[in-house]
Amino acid sequence: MTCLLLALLGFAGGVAAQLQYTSTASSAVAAAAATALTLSPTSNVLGTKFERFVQIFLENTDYSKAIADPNLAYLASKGISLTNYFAITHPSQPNYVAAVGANTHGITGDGFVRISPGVQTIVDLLEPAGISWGIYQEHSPYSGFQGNYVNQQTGNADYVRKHNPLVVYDSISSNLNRLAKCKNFTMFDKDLAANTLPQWMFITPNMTNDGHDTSVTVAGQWSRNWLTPLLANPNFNIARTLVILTFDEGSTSGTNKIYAVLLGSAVPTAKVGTTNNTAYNHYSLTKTVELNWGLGNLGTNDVGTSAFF
Ligand SMILES: *[C@@H]1O[C@H](CO)[C@@H](O)[C@H](O)[C@H]1NC(C)=O
Ligand SMILES: *[C@@H]1O[C@H](CO)[C@@H](O)[C@H](O)[C@H]1NC(C)=O
Ligand SMILES: *[C@H]1O[C@@H](CO)[C@H](O)[C@@H](O)[C@@H]1NC(C)=O
Repeated sequence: MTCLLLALLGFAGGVAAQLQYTSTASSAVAAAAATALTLSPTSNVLGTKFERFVQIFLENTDYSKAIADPNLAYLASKGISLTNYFAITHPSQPNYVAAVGANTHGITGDGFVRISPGVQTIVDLLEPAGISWGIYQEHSPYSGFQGNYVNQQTGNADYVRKHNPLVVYDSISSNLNRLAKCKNFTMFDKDLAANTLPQWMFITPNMTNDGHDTSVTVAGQWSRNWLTPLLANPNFNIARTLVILTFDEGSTSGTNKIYAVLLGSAVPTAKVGTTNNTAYNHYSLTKTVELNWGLGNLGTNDVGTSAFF
């Protein structure tokens, strides 16, 4: 049964190769959702600066435009604004891939690609250290889903594989226990309520809320509305939580400088509302985690970049 389902999923992935937004058929989704494994392991491994790391990616906006949005400016005032942060490249997919693997692995487009099983991600450093991890992708129809999914009422693009940082890596997509930690927002709400959120998280709002098919105004409103209650919730904002809210990339005509703000209880009170002009990029995401928990490195662009702390 599992093999059959996997074969079906593999086929759905192949279809996505031709058309970026080809959505997996809802019948196939319903069948697979019924048996999909979902896991929420927890841990409390002490770090030097934080015990929880949360990354949230919005879409396609230059720094100047994002910082001018009232809600994103408000959030910047609640943390440390990183004023010299650059995305890696264009378009979206290689930026997401780089955020977890410190390398674009030669990916230059948004189409269906797979990264060979021997290539490591931050997950390969977190797991041996016993640090729990999970990704939450809004409107992915079930844990470990590998296709694209449209809104079943409107047909509009909702969840897209190219904005999922991990599923592109075969080291994740060929491992059922790892796929079981690639979850959706329903599971986020459950994990939050049950106090079973992991120590390392990557969050992708859907194509409306991340601004991709809307605007920075929508992305800013979503960010403030979503984060405000969470920052007041001890199941999310545990004693030393570091949240980074950023964008995958800037507009193609700009310098690729993007908005990035550090929030959460790990931000020292004295630094709330300040800016930090150190040069950072998406490789800094892995670097920061590696230094915090003494994980070593992936031996690629994470080695030479700067950590947030
Ligand atoms: C989210 O994933 C869970 C676990 O696979 C699934 O039961 C649930 O139906 C999904 N939620 C939505 C809204 O698709
Ligand atoms: C994205 O999610 C929001 C709820 O968070 C929902 O209102 C909206 O319809 C979703 N977008 C699509 C395209 O389904
Ligand atoms: C950002 O600035 C650099 C250089 O002054 C410091 O080394 C970092 O510690 C600082 N980062 C934070 C989070 O304050």
